[in-house]
Amino acid sequence: MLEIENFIDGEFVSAVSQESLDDFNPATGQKIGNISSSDQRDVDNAVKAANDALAGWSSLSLDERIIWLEKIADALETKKEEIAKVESLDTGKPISLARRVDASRSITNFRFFSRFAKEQESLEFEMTDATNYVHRKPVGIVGLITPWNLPLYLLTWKIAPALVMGNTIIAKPSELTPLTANLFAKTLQEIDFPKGVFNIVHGLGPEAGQAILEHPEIKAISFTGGTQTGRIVARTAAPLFKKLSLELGGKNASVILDDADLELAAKGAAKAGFTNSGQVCLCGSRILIDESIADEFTALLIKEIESMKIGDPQNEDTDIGSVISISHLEKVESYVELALQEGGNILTGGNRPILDGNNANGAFLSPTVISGLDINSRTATEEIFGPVVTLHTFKDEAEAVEMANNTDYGLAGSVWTKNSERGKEFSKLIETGIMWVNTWLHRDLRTPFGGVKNSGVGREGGQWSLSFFSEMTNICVKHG
Ligand code: TXE
Repeated sequence: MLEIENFIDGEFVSAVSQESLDDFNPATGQKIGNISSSDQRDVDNAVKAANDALAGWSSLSLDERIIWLEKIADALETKKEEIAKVESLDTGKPISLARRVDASRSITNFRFFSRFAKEQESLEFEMTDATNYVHRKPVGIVGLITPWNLPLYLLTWKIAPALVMGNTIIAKPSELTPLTANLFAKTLQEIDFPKGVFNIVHGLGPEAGQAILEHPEIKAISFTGGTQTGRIVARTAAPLFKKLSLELGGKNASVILDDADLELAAKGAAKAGFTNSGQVCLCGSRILIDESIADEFTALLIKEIESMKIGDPQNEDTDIGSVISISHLEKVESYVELALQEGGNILTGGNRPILDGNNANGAFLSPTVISGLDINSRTATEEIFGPVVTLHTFKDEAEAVEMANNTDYGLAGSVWTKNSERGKEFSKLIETGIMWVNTWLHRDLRTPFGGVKNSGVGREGGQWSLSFFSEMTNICVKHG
């Protein structure tokens, strides 16, 4: 049984309450660990450590901090396989996906921000009689609150820019997936990373998370998670004038135009719909298809989806693992029920697969495709966050745009067409933060990442992350 303790001032410590939460492997239903259940007292202790460490860390030169980022990346590199195994165990995602996406991106996040910060040029604005120098300073102590779908990937996406800009950190990983954050803290200990610069407070959102939001000495909150929780985060942090970055949910469309390469589009839409069992905020959970190619495309899509192998996440050839928990499975299944009530037809999936041995009681759902639903139905407008996609047809581009925008969310989307220019022009009409043309989840970490409408506020990535994790002082020096 793993004991997951808080990491404060460079040491592992149990929660002041001495209480713990259970951590489960969702693919087997077995308990795998005890997690410290923290409250405001633990957050106070972490803030004290982060405060004590702030002067030392922020006074290092940028180059010195960059060297630390590279050291962290090197140390994580030696643990790449362990990260993938632990992430797969905690989330139920396939080991191959955990290796390819979670472990590798967690390392890349440090490599990217160390290189990107080094390339930044100083910002200066020349006037006829004066020069303006923009001086960047750290914000101070920052709070990072992250979800369970891509645990270390999303946490390190925030840690790396926060560290390189000279901040100290209080992190709260999801209580459902604390293992890789714990492994990360152990890694920092092994490389003698300065104590108190990075701290973890484990526990429930309304307790440990809320205490982070409310703490007056935590000056910025970077949050990724559900839209409902995002509302609480905004409501709590905004009156305290904290810097706020909110990366929330999505109900993204994959749009298949009449001139799409149908084989490519079917593979792409299946990947966009079912990667990580549909539990990525960028997943394309609504597939919009030009009616003239709908039959041919749908047959290719179903063939692609039915070829995906569902089963033990630890098997190398598994494509689809479990979802995050039995209670989340039940929520996803309730949407399949709802879809039937709303007049939908299940084209494939919709049931729990029969699996052997340890996985017999895991939180698995076969990849599910539902057609025949109104674009305004609840199934087609609410975020399900599971292996369920809905299909809808349109008669022309104008209707496709209207359908794609028919959601309270606005995070991402993809459009499939042989004409790149057409894809680009179509993309401009979509109310969203990110569009892909003939691809999905193709990321250049320099680009702005984030959503509009109920999908969030602010952008992460490249210069947007560096700006979020810094304050700027403009120094105007009169000539002569
Ligand atoms: O997320 P939560 P949950 C969506 C998805 C999912 C739903 C709920 O639809 O079904 O959100 O998932 C912490 N103060 N996404 O319940 O609750 C919490 O402990 C401070 C989309 O897991 O938003 C965790 O660390 N913190 C998403 C983090 O917030 C609080 C990814 C996210 O948890 C808090 C995951 C509070 N009052 C779910 N309450 C995406 N966009 O990637 C909770 N937390």
